[in-house]
Amino acid sequence: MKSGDNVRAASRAIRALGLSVALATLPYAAIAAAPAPAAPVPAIAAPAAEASAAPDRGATAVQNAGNPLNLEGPTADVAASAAYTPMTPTPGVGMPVDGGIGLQKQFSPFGEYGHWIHDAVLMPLIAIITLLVLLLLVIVVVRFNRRANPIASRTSHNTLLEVMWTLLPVLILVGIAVPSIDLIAKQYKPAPAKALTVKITGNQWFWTYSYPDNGEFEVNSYMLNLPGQAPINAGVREVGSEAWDGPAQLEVDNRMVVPAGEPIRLQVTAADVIHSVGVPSLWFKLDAVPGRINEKVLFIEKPGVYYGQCSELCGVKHAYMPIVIEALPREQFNAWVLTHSGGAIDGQKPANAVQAPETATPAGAAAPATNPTEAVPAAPTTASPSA
Ligand SMILES: [Cu+2]
Repeated sequence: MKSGDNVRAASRAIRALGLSVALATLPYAAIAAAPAPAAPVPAIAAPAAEASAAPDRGATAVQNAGNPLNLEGPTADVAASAAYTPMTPTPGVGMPVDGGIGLQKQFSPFGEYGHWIHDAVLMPLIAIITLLVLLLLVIVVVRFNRRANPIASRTSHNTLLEVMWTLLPVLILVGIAVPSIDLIAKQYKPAPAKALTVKITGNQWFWTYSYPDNGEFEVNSYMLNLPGQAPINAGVREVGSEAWDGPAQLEVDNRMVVPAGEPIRLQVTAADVIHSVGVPSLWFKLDAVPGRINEKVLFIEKPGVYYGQCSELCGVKHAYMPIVIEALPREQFNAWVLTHSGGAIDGQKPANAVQAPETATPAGAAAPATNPTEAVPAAPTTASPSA
């Protein structure tokens, strides 16, 4: 008798295991079946692929040769195309909307992937689990109340149920972990070597954007003051005083301008206390920690203005240090760079720039390089070309 019970219990456990596996693999089936990921998932590879092709400094230089923005000297077109005007944001795009409860529309491959995980994996699982628990509660209330079921069962073990309620949650968690860890791993892959670097420094209470690849100029970014209210940042204009101003408490005097459609190496640090850079529509939030650099690749798919805020309590004006990223086509970004004194495209100096200090190298130091054969022995493999 006893052994018969055991055999039945074991076979029920095996069936339960099969059922659990089938249920828990649902997310994978969804991943395989859903049409959405087909676009975002391979798109993740885009930054790396474009990295090797697009931002090639040499190629850019060649492009610039035929470009009026190039250092060939000004032409009639230069003034027209080089005149940079801040972009007017599209209402509701790259910014929060009134009454919005979902995630903001995404403008980066990682953002689309993350948004897909939220919509196609997490929300269905949450809905199924919630409905299942609700169903079980209703069954218990209806079938096992004192009137309907006066003599309670005294069962204390049920192998089938115990196997199921242990295995099923484990498999659900594994199902969620697979795309999540995949996204995390991709997000923190180092930027390609040729990516444009932008350094973001958090200060109490404004941001500084540095462009080491573009002549090392820096831009300080302060929130615009609110009309009719005491100024938050002395000397800064009021929001709405220019045609391109975005929402109050999100718009700034100087935006962080970057090129769209190419990988950007963001390096984030802080000068005083811990801040955090976060832009919801670009799917990133990185702590800005004094004495330390946090890095990630940012790839913005299309030109636009994207708003975010400091996401770490950093003092009394924490709420007044928004982040505004303006992504522009490459030529317009170059034009913006050249509006800054010392601004340079891909390490080259503009034609009207003062010659860099490298010409001031002492004659003695420069002399060995004038003889190429002298320089060769430095490489160990060719250490004795003359011997
Ligand atoms: Cu802050």
